[in-house]
Amino acid sequence: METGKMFIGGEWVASSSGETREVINPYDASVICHVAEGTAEDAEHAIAAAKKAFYEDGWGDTPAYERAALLRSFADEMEANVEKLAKAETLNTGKALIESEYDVYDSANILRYYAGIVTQPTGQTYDLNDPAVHAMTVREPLGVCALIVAWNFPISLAIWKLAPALAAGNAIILKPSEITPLSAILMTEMMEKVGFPKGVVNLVMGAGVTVGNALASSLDVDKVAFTGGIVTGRKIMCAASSNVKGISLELGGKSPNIIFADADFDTAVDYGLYGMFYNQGEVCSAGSRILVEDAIYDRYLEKLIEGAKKIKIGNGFEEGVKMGPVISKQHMEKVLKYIEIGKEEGATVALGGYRMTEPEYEKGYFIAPTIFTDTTPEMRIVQEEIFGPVVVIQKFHGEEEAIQLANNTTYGLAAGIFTSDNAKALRVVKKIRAGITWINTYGPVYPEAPWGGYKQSGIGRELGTYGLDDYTEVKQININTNVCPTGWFE
Ligand code: TXE
Repeated sequence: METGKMFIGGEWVASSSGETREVINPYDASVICHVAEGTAEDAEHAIAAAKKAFYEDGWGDTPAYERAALLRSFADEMEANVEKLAKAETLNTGKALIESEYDVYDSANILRYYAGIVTQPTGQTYDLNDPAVHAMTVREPLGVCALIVAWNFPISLAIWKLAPALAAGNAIILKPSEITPLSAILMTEMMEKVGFPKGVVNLVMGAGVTVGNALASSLDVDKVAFTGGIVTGRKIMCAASSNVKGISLELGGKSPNIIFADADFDTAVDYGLYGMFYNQGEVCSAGSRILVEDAIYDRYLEKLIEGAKKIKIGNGFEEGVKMGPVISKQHMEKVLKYIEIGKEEGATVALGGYRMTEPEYEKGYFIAPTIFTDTTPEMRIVQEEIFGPVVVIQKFHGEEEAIQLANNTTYGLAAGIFTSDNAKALRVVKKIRAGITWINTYGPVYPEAPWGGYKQSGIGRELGTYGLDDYTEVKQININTNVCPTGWFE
């Protein structure tokens, strides 16, 4: 792996400052390797390379079939190297290896999905009130797209962006999180190998305030696509105003998982755990507020605690482990602080609530699965994204209160509803202000279906045809078949 270098204009290059950054394994805080720490100047070089590839070297005019073929080859390459990629991902994030493997296969499917739809019919034609004019629309790539991603799913988040961006014919600059660059380096090597032309794919690593900001504020970048936190999302929105570039923002949430008394009980408990503790709770759509109907509250809580106690926590490489450490020391401190805030606010810690310090965990950033009860809607632990293995339980009585509590945050990414009454499920789902809803399931992601949030969970949609649309401009073409002067000024 070219760990000391970035990929700009088809060449592997060191940072212009010569600096590198340590990459840390969150399982034991050991240093895995050093990677190039890019600068704003490096970002400018990458932007220039992407611009050249798109405007001068013809990538913008490449036939869709050629782009699709490259995406398919890249998908094959990812699958052929699943072990290598998944191991790098688990080493860098601490997540269970089985999750990393799943992310690789899922990403290959997304690449193939976009390879498929990009050659499908597109555009519209119009029956105008002027029959002499033939009007139609075509979709065209935006140009240069900056893709800035977070650390919780480094492979998937990059692919969700670069697959539609490249399928649509854009040139890209990928900026992984500075703390999780390893899988991005491997994927870039694969894209180089399968033959994306020089400058079409660029990789710049480094801090958000330097590299990220340079990309978001550049006058030569046509779109910035971002997954990360709300605070950074706001900064990117401001920076993007420099040239009124396109933006898409995926900013996480505080998603409700609503359990009605008539739900299939065991399924609802299982998805309560899965929706919350998958990937240590570092999931934008985590069901981090479980709303339980009063009639089953005590029994549900008891089973949830019982289930959470059974989660096998440890080294992501160990067979059977389903929960690893949180991503970094800094993030662990943030999550632990929220646990303290919850206690100070008067909520009850029904389970966990501490850093795990037994010998197996002492070097890493492990937090015990934590369940808060006796919460009130205005508490910060109920309103704010904690992004770790910490769930809050809210009790409700009846449909109306469930809806009211579910909608009572500034976020609106996802929601789950568990009930055996289909009519009720649909009534409730229609009142929920969230972009992704699941009935009697929680968490699955489908390449075909749009992903994104209402309210402060973000702007735009990823995946599906909506995801492709977000990387294109729409051009109106009008053809006059009655070629003659207007005579207006005569
Ligand atoms: O992410 P940041 P952080 C939430 C979660 C977490 C919080 C903060 O609640 O606790 O965000 O996480 C780049 N201009 N999510 O601080 O800052 C940065 O380098 C341009 C939810 O670790 O959002 C990285 O590549 N770019 C989320 C990327 O932004 C900037 C997933 C994400 O980092 C920048 C992760 C700037 N000024 C965290 N500053 C989700 N939606 O799932 C930083 N970056």
